[in-house]
Amino acid sequence: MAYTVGMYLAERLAQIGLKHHFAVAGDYNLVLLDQLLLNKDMEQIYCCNELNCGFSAEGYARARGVAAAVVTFSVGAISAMNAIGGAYAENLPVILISGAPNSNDHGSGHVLHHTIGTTDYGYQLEMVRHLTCAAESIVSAENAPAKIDHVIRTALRERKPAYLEIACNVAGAECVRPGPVSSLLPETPSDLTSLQAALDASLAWLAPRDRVVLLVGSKLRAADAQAVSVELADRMGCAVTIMAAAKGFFPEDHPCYRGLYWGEVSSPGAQELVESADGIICLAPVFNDYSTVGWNAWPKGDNVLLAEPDRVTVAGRSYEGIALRDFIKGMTARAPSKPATAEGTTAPRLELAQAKGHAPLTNDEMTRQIQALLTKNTTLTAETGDSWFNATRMNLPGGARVELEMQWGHIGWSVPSAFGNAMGSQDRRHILMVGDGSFQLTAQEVAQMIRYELPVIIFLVNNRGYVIEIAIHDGPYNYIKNWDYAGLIAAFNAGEGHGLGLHAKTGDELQDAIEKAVANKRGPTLIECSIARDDCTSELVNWGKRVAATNSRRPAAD
Ligand SMILES: Cc1ncc(C[n+]2csc(CCOP(=O)(O)OP(=O)(O)O)c2C)c(N)n1
Ligand SMILES: [Mg+2]
Repeated sequence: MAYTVGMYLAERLAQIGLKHHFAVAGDYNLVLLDQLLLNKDMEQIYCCNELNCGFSAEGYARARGVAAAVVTFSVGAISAMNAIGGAYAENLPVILISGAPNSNDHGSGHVLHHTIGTTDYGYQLEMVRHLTCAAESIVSAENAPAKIDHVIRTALRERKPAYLEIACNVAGAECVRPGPVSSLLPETPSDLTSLQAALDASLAWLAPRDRVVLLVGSKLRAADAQAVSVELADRMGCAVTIMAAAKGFFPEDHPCYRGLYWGEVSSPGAQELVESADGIICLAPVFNDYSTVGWNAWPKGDNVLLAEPDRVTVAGRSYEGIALRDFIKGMTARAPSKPATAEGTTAPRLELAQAKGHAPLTNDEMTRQIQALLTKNTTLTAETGDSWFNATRMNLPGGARVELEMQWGHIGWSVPSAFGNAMGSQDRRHILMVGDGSFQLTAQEVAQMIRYELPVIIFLVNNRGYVIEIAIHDGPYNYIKNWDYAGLIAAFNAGEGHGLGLHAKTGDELQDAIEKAVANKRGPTLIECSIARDDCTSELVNWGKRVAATNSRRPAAD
């Protein structure tokens, strides 16, 4: 049998560790999907729509480091681009692959279906360039291998999404075979001159400082620097705080862990620790309006050492071309012990008192019960909304993972992302916390959890509206049509699935539902938790006020 462009792509995707790719069929990608199916090392997983397909791949990349989504031209790809923007924002290498017009139609003047009705088919490639680190159009088999390899390698190196479009008549065209490749994560070597200078400057900066803290940020995972940051904490013995979007990126059972730094909505003691420190070592942070609580919690100035994925800024100089991992390893070898901030302080613990079993379910009681479900083997995906604040205030057993999408913040992201994550790490317990408003965007992807028998436990927080938006800025637009969320599951099962939909209006009902969910191994369980609309975390209210004040700043005077 002849070897083809599609087979080449499939083999490369399998070589970098993909066991699955996500797809929605359309006539521009059917031949490509046929070719991908020939590869028996990878399974094709179907999604309800292309936005969800992109987010499913995004979740898979969270679990396995890389993912692929295959869609049709324009009507599919343009929907998927939203999720690709999310993957860019969240530093996840998702390879978006779009079917494309027949190579003979490019430049022919023909008008084709699924296009905007003009005769230039380059617009999709042009659009997606802004959302990816590499983007290529394949219209001939000869240069397909080079383009495929460039896109895949760049995505892995940059930890960003990348894009390929393949003319529908080229996907099955004859092509050379790929050779072997070495590893999933090619390491970019550091500039040794720069690294050495950055280490010397950092150690000189550190020497006279006593009250030192590490602040762990959300780019740490993409920089592959989680394990080395634990070694640095072991060596220095100082307090370690995390940023909200980095929840779970540092083990909370580590003796130096001192909680979440998020300005006014920090965990108890953490704001004081960070803001009174004379040395804050920021590891791969993202300081945006949300993470700084409206620009109010942004460590800056002489007391800050900023270690980003590819550069270090300290004592008024910026050192570039440095892999964060190498910098942290260098610091671990040479840094002095700085235990002052860890001494006399303890890790904050969220201790919620058990509510009366028959009392109406509260946000705290729900959070208490979900926290009790977390094990070292759990992945908790938490959607935008009060779920952010509930997830970030929980105590995590070492090894537990939390998935958040705080930079892109697309409501509805969590349902397909949890689906993809569960597909990519089936050995873990998957828990999803999602608000009613968010769920309405992407609810149908629960049907795929049923189809593929993934036992995701979904806590659907029904607080009758966009409570986070009510906290930021209230108006009639924050109140939504109620659904029978638990009732949807029977419709998705359609008599042939093992999904379970349950209601919980009291603590006892929730307990009972959780027991059933844990026992349901052949499909998802959605537990609709009814919570009063004004029952939310104080963190959400305080953070919302600050963000609202920032959003409503008046235009600068001329
Ligand atoms: C795609 C998209 N549209 C709109 C928004 C604005 N937005 C942010 S949070 C939110 C409401 C979330 O409501 P819900 O999921 O019910 O969570 P709750 O705050 O009630 O816990 C909205 C509409 C967004 N983030 N993303
Ligand atoms: Mg809500």
